[in-house]
This record gives sequence, C-alpha cells and structure tokens, in this order.
Amino acid sequence: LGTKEKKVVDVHTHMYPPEYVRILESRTTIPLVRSFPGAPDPRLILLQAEVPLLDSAAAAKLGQDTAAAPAIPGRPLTRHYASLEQKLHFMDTHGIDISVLSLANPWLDFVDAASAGDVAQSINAEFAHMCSQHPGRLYFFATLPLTAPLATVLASIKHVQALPRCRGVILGTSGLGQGLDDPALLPVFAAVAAARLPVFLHPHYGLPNDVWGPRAAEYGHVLPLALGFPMETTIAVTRMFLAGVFDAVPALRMLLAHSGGTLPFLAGRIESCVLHDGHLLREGRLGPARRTVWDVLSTQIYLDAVVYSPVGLRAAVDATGADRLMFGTDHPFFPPLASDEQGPWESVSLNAAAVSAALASAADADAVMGANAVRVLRLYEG
Ligand code: 5CU
Repeated sequence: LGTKEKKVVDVHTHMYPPEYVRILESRTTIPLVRSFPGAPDPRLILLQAEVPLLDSAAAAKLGQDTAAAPAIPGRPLTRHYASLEQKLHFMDTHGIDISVLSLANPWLDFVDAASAGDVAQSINAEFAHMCSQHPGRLYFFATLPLTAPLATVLASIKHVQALPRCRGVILGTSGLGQGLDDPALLPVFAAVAAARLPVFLHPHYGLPNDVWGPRAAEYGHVLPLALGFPMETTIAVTRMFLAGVFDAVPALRMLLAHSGGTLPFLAGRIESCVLHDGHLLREGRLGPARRTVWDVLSTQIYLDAVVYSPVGLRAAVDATGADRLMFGTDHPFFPPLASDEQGPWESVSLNAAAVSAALASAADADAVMGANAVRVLRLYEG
C-alpha cells in the first residue's frame, strides 16, 4: 500500500484474544461461539439479526424442523480473529506498518458487574503483552468494564493509561446502559479526556430486527452491517451532541468507526433540524454561543476511512478535514469469500483505493494512510 518512508497505519483492526474466545465458547446466548456439523470452523454469532438463524439451527438439531437443513448462523471463527501471528501476516501482506488493535464488539457489554473489572484488566494486559512482542508495530485501544460500578470503570481508566502502548479506549454505544448522552457517563468521558485517551467509538447493536422486515434472512448480514451499524453510530453521536457532551468535556476526542456512520452526510440536516426546533428555542439552547455540529466535527471528532468508496470518503473529508481521517481495515471481518484468505483482501484494497481517489493531493492521501494516526495517537512513543 505504501512506501516505507511513509508509514501505513491501520486504526480499525480487531482481535478476540484467546481468553475472550473461551468466554464466548462458554455462553448459550449471543455473543457466543458454537460448532455446527458440516462447518469446518466454529461459528462466531454476534448480532441480534443472527438469532433467528441460530434458533432454526437449534430447532433442526432437536428434530423439530423437518424442512431442509437451515443455513449455518454467524461467521467462521478463523485464525484471523485470535492469532497474533496471523495479524502480522495480514499486516505484511497489505503493507501495513503499524496496527492499533482493539477488542471487537461487543467488548465486555455482557459481562456481569462483579467480574467485569477483572476481565477488563486481564484482556487489556493481554493486548499490552501482544503489543510488547512487536514494539513499534503494534499499539492498542483498551476496553473498559462499563457494566461495573463507576469506581471500577475509573480505576480501569487509570490502569490502561499506564500501559505502555495503550493509545485510547474502544467504546460501544450503550455506555452505562442508557446510551452515550447519559449524564452518569460524563465522569467517564472526563476521565478518558484527562488521561489523553481518545475514544474509538464502534457500533454493535444496529437497529431493531423488525426494521429489516420479514424477508431479512434472505439478505444475509447486509442490512444490519451496511445500514444498522452506521445508523447506530450516527444516532449515538447526535445524541451526545444534542445533550451537550462535547461542550461539557471539551478535551474529549472521538474516533468514529466507518467514517462516522452517516454523520458527515447528515450533519447539514441535523443542523437545520436544530435551528428550526421550537423546543430548543424555548429552552434557550439556540443562542449565539451554541457550537454547531460542524464545529464539533472539526475539533473533537476524527473519522476512520472505512467506508469502501470515494463518494462517502469525500463527505468525511469535507466534514472534518483531511487531517482528521485515518485509514483502517476492519480485519478480521470481511475476508475474501472467493480467494485465499492468506492473500490480499478486497475489503482492504477498496478502502485504500477510496483514499487515493478521494483525497485532493498525494500529501493528504499519505496523511490519511498513516501520518494522521501517527500524530494524533502518538505512535512514536514506547
Ligand atoms: O461482520 C460483522 O458482524 C462485523 C462485526 O461484528 N464487527 C465489525 O467490526 N465488523 C463486522
């Protein structure tokens, strides 16, 4: 992808360390890992949209369903999810110099309050250890025990801040259970901001299953992944904006997955709806000191470049500026279906080609491919 004097950095690249896979293997409700007859790899079943297929597979096994064998739910849990060696091979295959690893969704959202602190500590230690094996090539976004009491979450932020190659935290959109506009979450945002840890915001829950209609099973994972994920991010950040979270924590920095969902495209409409809202006017929230969504996008938001097309990427560049965009791959998700997984991945080349096509100059493209991440995430310190 790049020449060696210009670093290529992947800021959106996940792993499930072996300890996390063991937790998923022990579960009976999503997220879970299960083996199915006829499937060479165990299956990773994550999304609410996959539950109907999981239920049909269970019914077929019990002999309750005499129709043709149902499709196997989930996605194959290949070596790409848990093997560090495989991550390095993927990086080498695609010319990626540095990866900023993160635990994939749904992080620790399902872990009970009593054990979440310990599980987070152990998973974060595993990430720190992986990074220490490849100094200069690997950094990570830590995971927080958000189901635990606030004191445990704050202690976890202190812990990860001290881990040498931790460069931020990955968060989903549920926060402490009430979303990211929950005032109870403000101390967490204040603590990560004070610790200079950007938040990598990533979706998991999408939209309610019934939005996809009665034929959803015919469409594989396309609707929840292509539309549910980006809408979830868009809604979460818009709620934060409307609740004044960015004003309350001006040092907060967020890196939004999938180029901010649809936020760059919809920012104008959000602004117009704010300006024309009688309720906000009556509450005195439309005064001259108000920061617009554009202000927030260009000062507190970074976007990854995981949008697979120059059309969406141009909107992202226009919304935040070329100096706030960072290349990513979403590995190990979206492997090639018709070619060797050990070779090049089309999901990667689509994103790299979008950067070349959408950025106005080679210097801007290089910044998006790596220099922005090196600067923003301080990828030059030990
Ligand atoms: O394919 C998928 O389900 C996913 C997922 O769960 N998380 C992600 O980051 N990308 C794709």
